[in-house]
Amino acid sequence: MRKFLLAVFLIIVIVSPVNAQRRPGEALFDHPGFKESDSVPATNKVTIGDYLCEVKESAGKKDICVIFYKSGKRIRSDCGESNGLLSTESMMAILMSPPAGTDLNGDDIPEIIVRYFSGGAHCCMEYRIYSLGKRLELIDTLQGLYSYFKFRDVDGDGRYEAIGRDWTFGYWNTSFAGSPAPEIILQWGDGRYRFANDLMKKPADEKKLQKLAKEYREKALFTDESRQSLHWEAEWWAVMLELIYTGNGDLAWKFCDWFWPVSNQKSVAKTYLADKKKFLAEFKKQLEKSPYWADLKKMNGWR
Ligand SMILES: [Ca+2]
Ligand SMILES: [Ca+2]
Repeated sequence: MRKFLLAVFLIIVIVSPVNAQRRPGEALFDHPGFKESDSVPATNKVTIGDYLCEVKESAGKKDICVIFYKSGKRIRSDCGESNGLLSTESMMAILMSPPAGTDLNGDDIPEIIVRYFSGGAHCCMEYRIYSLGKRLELIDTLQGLYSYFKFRDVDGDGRYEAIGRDWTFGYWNTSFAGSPAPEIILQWGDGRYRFANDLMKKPADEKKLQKLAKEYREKALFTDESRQSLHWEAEWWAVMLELIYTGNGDLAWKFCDWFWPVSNQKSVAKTYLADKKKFLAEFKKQLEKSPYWADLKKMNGWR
């Protein structure tokens, strides 16, 4: 019965109606940046067993620090540069969702997550995870970059996954708002958060993709009047990225073949083909810059 309920839960989570109605790739643009509404409840002070953890600005307001006390004795402080323009909570905070002190990784030791925002136009969001056992230990640091991480138990095994986005294609050939940022799910294993292949894989709908490719091919834009040089659209690589980040990487290359414009004119056809080669080479070069490149290769069965 429990297994059945878990299966139903997973189906609801993975195949939510919102996602079902979306066009392929669309969800990747749905990144809120640092909107406050997307943030989770947080605090600047919490007591967990013998520990007191407190976020404070340093006397000169140059730094913002998380300070740890154990049985009343100050034992550690980790600081980041303070950005005078932001509130203390926007810069550094102890997450309360899940509640501070939750055992995130299933080792029966409570953890806290400290979120630090370095300031700047969009960048950078960092998450430090501390284990509050006999010893205080910084067990992992996650880079959210331009967006938040959320911590949820996606598969119901009692351990919390970290859900964020990969910003490798941020600003690549487009604006920040127009940049697709694929969702990533990280799962605790062997002492740190790692890429969760099994939780990220999703089936792809080839028919839907073919239909979309036809649409893209028909509305392709050109950068000049001779209609020989194509305008690269972020929608294209959003779909390709969605396929790659759900374990359908080979279909991403097929999709590119399907949508890339063709011409009956021999010389134009040749130019389009050269353009496609250039696009794919640059796309792959960028993809290889992902901090998860090794994981992506593995998930997609690439060598
Ligand atoms: Ca733990
Ligand atoms: Ca889990």
